[in-house]
Amino acid sequence: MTRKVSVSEVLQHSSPESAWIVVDGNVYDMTDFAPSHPGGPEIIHQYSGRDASVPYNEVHAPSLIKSSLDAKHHIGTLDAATVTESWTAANTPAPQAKAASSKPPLADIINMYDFEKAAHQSFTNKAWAYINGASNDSITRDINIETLKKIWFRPAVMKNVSRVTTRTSLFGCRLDAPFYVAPTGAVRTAGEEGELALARGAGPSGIIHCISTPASYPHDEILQATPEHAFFQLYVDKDRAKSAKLLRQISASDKVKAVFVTVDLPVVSKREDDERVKAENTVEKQVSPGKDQKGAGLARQSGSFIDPAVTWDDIPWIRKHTTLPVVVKGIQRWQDARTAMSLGCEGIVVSNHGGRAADTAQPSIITLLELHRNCPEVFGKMEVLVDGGFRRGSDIVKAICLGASAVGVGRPFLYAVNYGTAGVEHAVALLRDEIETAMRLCGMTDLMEEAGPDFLNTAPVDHLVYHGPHAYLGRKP
Ligand code: FMN
Repeated sequence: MTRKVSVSEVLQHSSPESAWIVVDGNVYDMTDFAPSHPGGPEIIHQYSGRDASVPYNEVHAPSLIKSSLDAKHHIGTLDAATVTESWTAANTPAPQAKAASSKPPLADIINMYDFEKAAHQSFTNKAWAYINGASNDSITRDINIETLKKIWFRPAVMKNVSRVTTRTSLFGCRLDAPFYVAPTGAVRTAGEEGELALARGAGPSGIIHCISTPASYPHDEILQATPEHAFFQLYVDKDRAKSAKLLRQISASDKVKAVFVTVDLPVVSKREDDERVKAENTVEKQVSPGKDQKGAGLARQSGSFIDPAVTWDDIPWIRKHTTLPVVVKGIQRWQDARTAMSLGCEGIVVSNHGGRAADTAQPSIITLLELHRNCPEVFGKMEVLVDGGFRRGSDIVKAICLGASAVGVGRPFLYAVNYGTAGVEHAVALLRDEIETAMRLCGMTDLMEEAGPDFLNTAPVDHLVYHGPHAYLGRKP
């Protein structure tokens, strides 16, 4: 029988040496777990001796805490009769400025920017800051989008475009169109269904969801909700044994078809939007007043387990624990693309993490052009994927013309989760329709067969493509 725990007993465990928290009426001993919490121990210590239900549920699925802890750490249920007004007051976060209901009906959403506007209107400040936010001045987040707009189409006319196909395959999975849901952590921030909406919406719509390491639902629950196939994104944990175990677990599922190892975020960057929202929250700001705010925001909370010591030498280590195709996510220069190829990786994702890694890193589409200039051979030897700033089907067509096998779409799918599974299905349908329309207007019938650089005029951005170090710097390429 579960024992009843009084508030005064919970309060006796409000230090890192003995850290109990209450979530949804259950009392958990987090002392042993806190140091390995993917979001870092600080957030648990901040809520020790308190009811953490509100911040917990904003980010995690109800089942995650039980599946992450041994049963012995579930102390019992909170004795409601012992709850005092002062304890409740100390647990109450500042009211969020925005109501969650003020969003237009799904039928009014006609493109990815509409999903973004609806999210801006209806998300809490904390959710908006986490999802829309990027590093420092968000230069790279925005320039990813702007640069795609500067590449022109060169449509061919008088083609019979009454029938078009966007079909392709990637790592043995059939895709009805060459895009996938880029891996994003803590998706429950965007809507209660979180990753389950991505899993349920992507597959039946003919695309694939890449599950993130710091997901808000347990990975096996997401896989259960996945009708057919998924990719899995790995952040290598400082505790390598954990990553090895995770790799073995996900490789055991016949649904997972590739592992994307993310390498562009050895440390979580400075996310100022997150930090500002955190500063508004009364419960969280009471703690560690003199501490550097770099540790403050949701993004930083969910990334402190990442091992900054990962190098190319770790690719064989990853292979030891999985036989799945290995895709290196976060390539931002041609030399690294070539290294991934020479190590036998099955793919790369040209990505700057949607501007959430190094701010002022070059736009992803420019990196793709850089690969063509400096190491065109990589396109034939491995799958070259790209993400960052893709908001229109026509943007996706441009990347395919430049040799990408498929395109990852990040934030738009998080904004679609605001509408649950139906939102995700709607987002896929809109993007597919835009791709097909762009193909017809440009004179293509089979996207993967016919798309090529001849359909594009990249002149407006060609001067941005890296030429090699300036002679006066006297360095070798
Ligand atoms: N990339 C990862 O490899 N792992 C993650 O856990 C992860 N979490 C993210 C969380 C959010 C809220 C966002 C916006 C991005 C995240 N990314 C993550 C980066 C995406 O996979 C992708 O590279 C980026 O979103 C693409 O840019 P876009 O948002 O402009 O489409």
